[in-house]
Amino acid sequence: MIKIPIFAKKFIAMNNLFSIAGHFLDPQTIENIAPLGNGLINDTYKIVVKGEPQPKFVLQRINNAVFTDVEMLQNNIEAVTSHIREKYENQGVKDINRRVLHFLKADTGKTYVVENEQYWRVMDFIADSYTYEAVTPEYAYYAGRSFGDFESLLTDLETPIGEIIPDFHNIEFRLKQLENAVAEDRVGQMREVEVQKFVDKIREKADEMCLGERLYREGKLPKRICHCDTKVNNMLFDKDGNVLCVIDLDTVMPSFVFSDFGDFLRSAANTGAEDDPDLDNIHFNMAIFKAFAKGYLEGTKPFLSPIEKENLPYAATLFPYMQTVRFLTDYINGNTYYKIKYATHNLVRTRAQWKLFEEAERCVPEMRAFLLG
Ligand code: GN1
Ligand code: MG
Repeated sequence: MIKIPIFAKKFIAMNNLFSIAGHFLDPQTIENIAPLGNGLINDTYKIVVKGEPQPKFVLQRINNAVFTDVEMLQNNIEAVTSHIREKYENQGVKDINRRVLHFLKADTGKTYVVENEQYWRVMDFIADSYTYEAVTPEYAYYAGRSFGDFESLLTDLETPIGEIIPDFHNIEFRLKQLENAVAEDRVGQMREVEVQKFVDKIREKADEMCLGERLYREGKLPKRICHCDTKVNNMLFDKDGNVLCVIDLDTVMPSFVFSDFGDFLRSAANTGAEDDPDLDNIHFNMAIFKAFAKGYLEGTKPFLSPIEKENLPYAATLFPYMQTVRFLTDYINGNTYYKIKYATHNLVRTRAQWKLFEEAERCVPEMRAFLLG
């Protein structure tokens, strides 16, 4: 395969955005297409149509290096969104188009098109909606309730959901990837003392952190349909702070409930940024934990088992730990997975996630007391 420099790729894409969107919409109606959001995986744009002040649609290039089976990806999303839509209709929920994502069919009859080996899809833009990088306890409570409800709504989904990224949140697998990266040392990062230090610290905690996979093997822990990317910025709120819907459904797949609980807190309970260069900014915010956990327990009440509930504090530590492993692995591999803004970005992210892991660990007794009284 010919390697196209990143800037050239962007240029080709920008040039073609109108024609790609034209597979889903009448191209004559499109006013402009501009970048949207800050995901680390896909490229996202908003589409403004003529005569409308607000964007009408979202155009997204699916990163098919990450999501290699786009057909499965779109089938999963279709199954989940239509199941939720149907339930909302039965419950008489108002404004359903603002409460669940809707994907447009292209002229191919599918919800995606392929052009120059790039995969694209279009969904409705939900107007007057907001995403946040940080939330108040009040918003965290609603988010907990919503992610809990989301899992509850999917407990009776009959269409099988494929494991779109196999072993996505399997920490044993992530640790193996790290060990492979260390052994291979493709770009010589293992010369850095700090990198070795993180590898050692990660190894020390590895057994403890693999608890979920052990419980699963012992048949004590189920997998459920989870969102698996419950970062705080994957939830839309209206202007009054009410949750509208959960977005970014690419990673919906069978997983432990720990995924959704732990990953939300990884971003929302962090008093700093995911890639904060100043570690003093990073603490684990227990007010957010408590509010989120309260909402989550309410939402998952119909199905959550005692072993799942008991281990929610473990989940809150597992996700910063797993993200440390993933960022460090990518750094050692020469930054092939996550988008980076500067050469050491993944190392800075590693430091920040490790700090968050340590902070979360210190809060475990308080988390336990809150959840289990
Ligand atoms: C990725 O693209 P984004 O930002 O929604 C990643 C998550 C990570 C996250 C770290 C498919 O999500 O698993 O937790 O970055 N998604 C994938 O910010 O790997
Ligand atoms: Mg996202």
